[in-house]
Amino acid sequence: MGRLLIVSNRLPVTVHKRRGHLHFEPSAGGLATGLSSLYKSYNALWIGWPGIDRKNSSADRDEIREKLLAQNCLPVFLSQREVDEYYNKFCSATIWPLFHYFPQYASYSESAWKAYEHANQTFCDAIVEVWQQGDIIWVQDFQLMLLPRMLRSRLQDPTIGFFLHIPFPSIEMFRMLPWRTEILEGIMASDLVGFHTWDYAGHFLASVRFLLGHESWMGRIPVGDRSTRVDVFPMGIDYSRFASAANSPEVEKEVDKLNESFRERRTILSVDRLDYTKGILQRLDAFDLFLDRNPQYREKLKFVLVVVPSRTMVARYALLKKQIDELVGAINGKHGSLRWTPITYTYRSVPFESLVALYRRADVALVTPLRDGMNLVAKEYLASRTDGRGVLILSETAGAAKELGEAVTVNVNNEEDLVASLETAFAMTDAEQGERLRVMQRRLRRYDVRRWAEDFLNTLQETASAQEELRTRVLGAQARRKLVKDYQQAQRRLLLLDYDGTLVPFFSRPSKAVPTQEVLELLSTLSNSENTDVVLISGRERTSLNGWFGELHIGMVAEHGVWLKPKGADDWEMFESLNAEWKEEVRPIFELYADRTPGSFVEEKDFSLAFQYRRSDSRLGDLRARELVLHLEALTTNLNLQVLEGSKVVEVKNSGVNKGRAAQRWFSEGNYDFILAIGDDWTDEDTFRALPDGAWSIKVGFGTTAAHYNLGSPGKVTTLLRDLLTVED
Ligand code: GDG
Repeated sequence: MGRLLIVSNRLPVTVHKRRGHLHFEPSAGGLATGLSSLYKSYNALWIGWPGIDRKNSSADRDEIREKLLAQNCLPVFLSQREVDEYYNKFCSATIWPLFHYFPQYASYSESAWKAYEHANQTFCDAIVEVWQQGDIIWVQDFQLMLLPRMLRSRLQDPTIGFFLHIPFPSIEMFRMLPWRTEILEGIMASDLVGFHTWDYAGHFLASVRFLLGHESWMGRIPVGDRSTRVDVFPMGIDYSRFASAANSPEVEKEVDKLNESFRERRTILSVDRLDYTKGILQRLDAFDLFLDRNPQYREKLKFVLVVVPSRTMVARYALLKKQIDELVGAINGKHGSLRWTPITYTYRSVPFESLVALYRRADVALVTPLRDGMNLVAKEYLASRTDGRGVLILSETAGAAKELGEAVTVNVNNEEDLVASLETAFAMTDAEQGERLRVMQRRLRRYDVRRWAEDFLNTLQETASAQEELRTRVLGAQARRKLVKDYQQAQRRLLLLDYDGTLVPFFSRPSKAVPTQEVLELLSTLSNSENTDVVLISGRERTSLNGWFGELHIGMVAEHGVWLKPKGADDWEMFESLNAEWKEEVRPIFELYADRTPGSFVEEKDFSLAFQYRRSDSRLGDLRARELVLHLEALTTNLNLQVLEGSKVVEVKNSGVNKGRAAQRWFSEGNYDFILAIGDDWTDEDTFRALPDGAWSIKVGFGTTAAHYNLGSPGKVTTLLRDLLTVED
């Protein structure tokens, strides 16, 4: 196995230059702490920005590189100016607010977007330089959403995983982004895309469906000749690190100090990066109201508020800091006394042992973000409570709430709810605290950060192998050469070609899928070649086929085999005698479904009815199609009809008529030594199944098929048809 290349905006090591000397320190943040304990055990290289301005570091670059490489880290050097534009503007002031449901804070600047593209390109260049065949690339988070696509265009079949640590918002938010398509396409170039919760994954799939038009099936999105898998991996913590630290002498000493200072007082703890998404102001307001309502707690409790400085260069963060300072001052002034300050406010990062001591000493952890991808603080608090006591109050809009159902969950916008949650927490018996803790701890111990990473990487490997399998089914260079050779050496050839989705892509309305000049010329040249029969086997009615292809010297099949028109014939003949009286009974049902599904319509052919819903909202369309099929199945058994489900179409027609039976007419009569059938949907499977041994069969797109090979798109089909006509020297 190759190496694991972890790519994130920041390296787990930050470089500072103080008084002419370089200092290498561990970086803060959930990802850095979570993965750094793990990446050393893989054959891994971590690629990211070392946190120092390229200009300041230019003379020291070799030293930085060498020292970081010794720690399996590869620096990507960015200038402070680039970081300002790319990180402080685009990441922090566009993506971050929008993805956390603060569209009113999001700014859209073309120059910041360009800087984002450029920074992603710089990362791409750095990776391309070190990547070797077999390496696995794992891209982290919203700073690098364009990177998977950039990498895929530069490397030969790379294996790429992408994990988003923040929420993926609902499409109503996401669609506001001017560069939404580029972002989605960037991520979609990954083999595996991971999210913390199903909600985020669902939002992503909906955006891909709505904005790119790609459907998913069981979390897989087939596009062209590859497929992207989307799945859920709730990030865990280094559980044993917190659990064992909680009982260490260093932490014990810190707890003693806290006991001395807090005495018997009960404590509420909150720890956050400075951020408006964390709900710090709302939490303080609720605490104020709690003290108003519960005077019995005066002087008997302490709120320890730890705020870690973050993004202070961004104006909104500086403003938030000011607001927190003022509100803490106001609450302490209002409720405090000479002997008692209700809120102890720390605005700095605290050392690890002090953090764990705070977790251990706190009766209540108040974790109430307005939105949070996951929130690791909640999990760390639980892991540190080896004494079996403590209550976690957790916002239902934090990703962690999906796993931690035994916490006291709150709607942060509901101040009454917040106050009530504090009352519940203080009234909770030790026995109940212990019970709730144990269940959550068991879960967190099992699915810790190591399991999270392993789970993601194993799924990525599996996905990559499936991708490989997919590639082997794709008509590759060798098989293609053989096919062309067989065609060119054959005495009598038969080409059975579907039309929609095979020779032309799908359009929102079937009438728009007019054949291109290229397709017409290809069909004409092929059909005029000696000893070659071309047959178009379509589900369309006769009129369109006649209008488009009537002048060509080809055979045609309309309505999935109801009508046949041999080469050179003037008229269509019916495959077998059919009646269409059933349409009177079935039409009202089709019309009912079409009326209830905006964007859909009923297409009527001589011997079939079709419910077309390509232009409808696909969730509604799929649901209605399923209902319609059930409705029709009950009815059609007595009427000798069959129900076909094609691509965004449900069709009813007489039983026993299908493309396969129609195709048979040709190959059972002509003495062909070369047969090639190409089609894209369910109805073409009848053709594939009916083919004699030795015939070539190709499905356009992916999914289960009786065809021997796959091709990614109609464009690839036309290229293949052109190849048939090219005689190699
Ligand atoms: C993203 C998502 C998602 C905090 N203060 C101190 C300190 N910390 C450590 C905590 C924890 C980490 O920082 C913060 O965890 P978050 O979960 O809030 O994560 P973020 O890095 O902000 O960001 C988030 C996460 O990624 C993982 O996917 O959960 O939703 O926004 O580990 O312990 N550590 C020390 N002193 C502090 O003062 N030592």
